[in-house]
Amino acid sequence: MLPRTIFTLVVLFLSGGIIAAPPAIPAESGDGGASVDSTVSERFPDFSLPAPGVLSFVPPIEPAAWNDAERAVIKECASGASDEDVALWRLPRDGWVVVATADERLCVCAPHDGKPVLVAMHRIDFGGGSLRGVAGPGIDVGDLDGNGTLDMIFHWGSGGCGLAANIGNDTVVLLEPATPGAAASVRFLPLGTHYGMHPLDIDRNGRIEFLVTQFVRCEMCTDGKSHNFWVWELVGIQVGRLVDLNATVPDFPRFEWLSFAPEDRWRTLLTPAMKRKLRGGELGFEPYRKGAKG
Ligand SMILES: [Ca+2]
Ligand SMILES: [Ca+2]
Repeated sequence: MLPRTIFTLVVLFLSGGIIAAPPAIPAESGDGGASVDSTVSERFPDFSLPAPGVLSFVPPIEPAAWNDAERAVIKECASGASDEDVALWRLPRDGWVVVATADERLCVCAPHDGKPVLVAMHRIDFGGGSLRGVAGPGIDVGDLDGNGTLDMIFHWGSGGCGLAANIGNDTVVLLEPATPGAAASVRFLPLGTHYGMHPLDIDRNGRIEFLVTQFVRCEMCTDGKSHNFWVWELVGIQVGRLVDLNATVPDFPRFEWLSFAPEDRWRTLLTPAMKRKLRGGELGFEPYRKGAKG
């Protein structure tokens, strides 16, 4: 689902020191890709990835294959956009069509009388990225919230270089097809900007969780030196909203020292108070509520 360049482990020079590569991003499941991602199994052997086939990559459709109905919804989403300014995907179930435009619109269309009809539009921010190219958007589909309907993850990269090349964005999009008496509905749940996102099913219950990587720099750690850290955060879906799952897992959010030596990875260089300060405003999601629906 993510640009191939982001999968590549890189060596980065930052602030005068050499730091290890950022964690690899999830392997593309279902698209036949050969990417093998061992990041989660290496760092979090107790966590489970989604079952094979639960998430699948959806390639965009080339403009030459767009039909008249699809061109009509493109016009409705972004009138005047040229073919080069539009990417279009047909989701593999239920007739959903998704359109992204160079002027940063994400339009989701549900089927009605055999044609796609624009249901919802969401503003996105490509940052330094663009619609085309290696940092361009990609879609993975699967039933993310476990309610039986197809949902999707919309990802795009920052288009930067160096450490910034790993910055990405994901928006979880929950889809509900029309039923007798109820119109189709779409719910956009932005996961925000991060340095990597791994879909998981940590409790093997069919609902997807998200392991999100952030980056922080501590100017004076407990050893008196400055160090860089990845911060691993855990996010889930509850009652149609993203929730902070960190409190449900021991020692989360987890701070990983950026060191070449694997034995250094989880070395304690930060006090709990220092971690709280470095994490700042957190992810901004409400905490998971035990016992609540979903
Ligand atoms: Ca669903
Ligand atoms: Ca789960």
